[in-house]
Amino acid sequence: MREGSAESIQTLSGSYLGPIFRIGKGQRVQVRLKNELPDPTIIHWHGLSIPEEMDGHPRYAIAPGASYEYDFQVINRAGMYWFHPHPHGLTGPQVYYGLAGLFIVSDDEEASLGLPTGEYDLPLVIQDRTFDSQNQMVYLANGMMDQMIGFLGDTILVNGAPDAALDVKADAYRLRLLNGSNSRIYKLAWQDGTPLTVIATDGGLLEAPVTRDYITLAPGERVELWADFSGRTAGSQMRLVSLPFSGSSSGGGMMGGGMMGGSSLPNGASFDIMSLKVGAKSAEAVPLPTSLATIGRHRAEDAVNRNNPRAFTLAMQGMIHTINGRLFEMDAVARDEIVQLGDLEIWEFANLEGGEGGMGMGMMNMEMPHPMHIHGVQFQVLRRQITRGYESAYQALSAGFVDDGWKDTVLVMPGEKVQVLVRFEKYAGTYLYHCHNLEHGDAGMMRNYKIES
Ligand SMILES: [Cu+2]
Repeated sequence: MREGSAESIQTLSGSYLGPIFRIGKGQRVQVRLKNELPDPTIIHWHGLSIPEEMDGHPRYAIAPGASYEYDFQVINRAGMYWFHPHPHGLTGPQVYYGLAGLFIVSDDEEASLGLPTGEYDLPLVIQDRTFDSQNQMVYLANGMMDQMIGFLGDTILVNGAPDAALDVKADAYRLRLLNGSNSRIYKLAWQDGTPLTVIATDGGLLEAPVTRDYITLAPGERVELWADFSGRTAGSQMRLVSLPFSGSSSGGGMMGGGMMGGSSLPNGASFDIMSLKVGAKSAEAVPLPTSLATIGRHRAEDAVNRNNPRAFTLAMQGMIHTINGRLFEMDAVARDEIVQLGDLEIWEFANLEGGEGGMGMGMMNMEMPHPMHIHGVQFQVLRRQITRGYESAYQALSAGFVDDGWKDTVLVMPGEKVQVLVRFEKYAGTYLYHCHNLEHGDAGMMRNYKIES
């Protein structure tokens, strides 16, 4: 960053993560990316609506030693966005080895609510890693199988630290969670069963708080919690955990890990994420607002393709996860991947893995959830529909979906069809949509779509 207030860049001390940007809506951001890696790289600003040459498409990747100038205005509403590399085939390892950071946007509507700020506003990046005996990160030790499932580490980190423990006051906090993991899905809960109060998702505040017994957070997704410790006694401890879930809806189906994966902590295992030790009360009690923000609701009947949703089939072909039978090609845009600037559309992601679309894998036919991310937009989830026979894996996680607000990444479970309403509002250009299981994306589960003006 060239100039600006000192508060606009925060570092997480002792962490490998990138800095936290804190930016007001409407501000202009100028950043120089200097590539000191031995490989190409480029940065994607996940969730932001910015021109395509700012969005970090892999065709803009720069060579080692080169620089890239970012210069864009932040037009998104308040919310927690993030940034990470996006060179094709290398996103997984580059994020894994530490290239990711948060991009927090504030605006007047949010400021008027008096939500917890300063030390009471805690960004928490959840990731999993595997370390060798020399304490060095190990990536994809199991080769092809890890690649098909996605990387699953055996150590859970929060803001880069294992066994995360935090001292909190007996007051209200805003906990901003990012699942920055390559492929792990978390089933977040408080250890004592206290319901979680959600105030925001990927694209910022909800209209009103909602509660969940647990929250399903897939790679790339964010959720913000209102956590009020004021009723807790000093010295008590809260733990944020990931509850166990099982994924298999048929004998061969594995939701990553299990007997096929190499991780000793498969997807769906149960573990602690962090502990919070409650101290004394210090601040004035901050009440949870009953209403949070205005969300302009898209209506399905206004979509230009309301009778014919744009369909994306996720399926396994050979050893690779595909979208409509295709893999990523740097410059290719198929006819059915072109949309018009300004249009509101229904996009439907249908996860047919393990079903009619999953061919030729025999007992290796994996049924995997896919967190689908669309660049350059925020969308609203319109409908979820689960195919008969796939209910058990679905119901292990579905009560934890928070579809009430703006999203840029949505988890599509095996056998599920998810419809989203998306308007291509601001910029024409070629953007990406892809699976945010980073190993799936790197293997080609990614495509261009083009917004024509
Ligand atoms: Cu995937």
